[in-house]
Amino acid sequence: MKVLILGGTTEASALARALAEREIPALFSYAGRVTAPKPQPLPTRVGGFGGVDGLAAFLAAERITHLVDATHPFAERMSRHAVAAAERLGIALLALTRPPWAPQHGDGGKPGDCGQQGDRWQRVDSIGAAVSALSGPPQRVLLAIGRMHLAAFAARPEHHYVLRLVDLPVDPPPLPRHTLTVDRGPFTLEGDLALLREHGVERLVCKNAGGAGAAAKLEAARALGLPVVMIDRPALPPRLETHAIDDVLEWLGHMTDRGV
Ligand code: 3Y8
Ligand code: NAP
Repeated sequence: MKVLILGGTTEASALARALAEREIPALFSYAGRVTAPKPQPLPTRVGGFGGVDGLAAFLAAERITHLVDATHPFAERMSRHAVAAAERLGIALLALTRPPWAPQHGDGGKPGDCGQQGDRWQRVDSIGAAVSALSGPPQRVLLAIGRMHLAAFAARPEHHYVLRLVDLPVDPPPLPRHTLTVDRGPFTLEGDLALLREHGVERLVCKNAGGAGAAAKLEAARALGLPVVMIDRPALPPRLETHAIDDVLEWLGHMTDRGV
């Protein structure tokens, strides 16, 4: 057996730890999107494969028997390539992902009471739709969507954008009014409450990433009664999926020690 983990998420890192602890032969893969990706306890490669053909050639050359797609729900191209390459080579594929976030309904508390009121989400189906949703008077908007899609918001230059990026960008973002913060998650409620308060954020834009690593901003928005523009996930091709590390280990034929 030899496993390839397509990584870049909290779940991928947790799985890498589990495989390393069990000395299951495995490789870890990053796209190379950030300057210093988190070190992993597995041999790690960084960079694209070169499309489906490149991925298939890599899987064959490395004699991978099990492919785990533990990329982010918005890493649509990688996930599509994983399905195509696994099918072409007849290699087992399992996606380790996380359920989407769902809006929480309030318990009737007064607005402004911490955590007393429900979420104020406006769901949209794309980055473009999120830009359109920002019509109306100028606001201070937290764009917690990373670096790759910032340019789309130049269509709404009237807002002041608070940006949170993993790395300092080489060129300044094409947004005339913005405040840039550099930070990588997983984030905390305390930290995200402080961020929203410090920058006077009036609205959030984020992707429905799911998981715990980026959920703090939603809890903070709920506590402060702020509206959220929530970008739904892209559709992915059908594939075997799980949300649990134990399921991956069982799929690999390594029963977990079911301690009490
Ligand atoms: C390079 C590798 C771990 C994984 C940690 C998770 C949690 C923290 C929250 C916000 C949202 C955002 C962004 C985010 C989170 C985790 C996870 C997650 C969101 C690293 C990492 C890589 C990336 C790539 C990066 C993207 C960007 C997206 C920032 C490592 C830190 C916004 C997604 O500058 C860039 O080009 C950044 C690109 C893709 C989305 C974008 O469009 O900009 N992730 N993030 C991976 C690679 O090279 O293959 O160093 O850990 C991983 C993590 N980022 O093991 O603890 O599991 O999701 N990542 C989003 O959710 O919208 C931040 O600010 O509130
Ligand atoms: P994407 O748009 O689906 O993929 C674009 C290209 O990047 C892929 O075709 C592939 O290049 C390469 N790639 C992506 N993930 C890779 C991996 N793990 N290992 C090797 N190559 C990879 O992906 P993305 O949205 O840019 O995400 C890139 C990385 O950041 C992934 O690891 C993902 O898990 C992580 N991430 C993304 C987000 C997000 O919001 N998109 C959030 C958190 C973490 P080739 O075609 O050349 O093979």
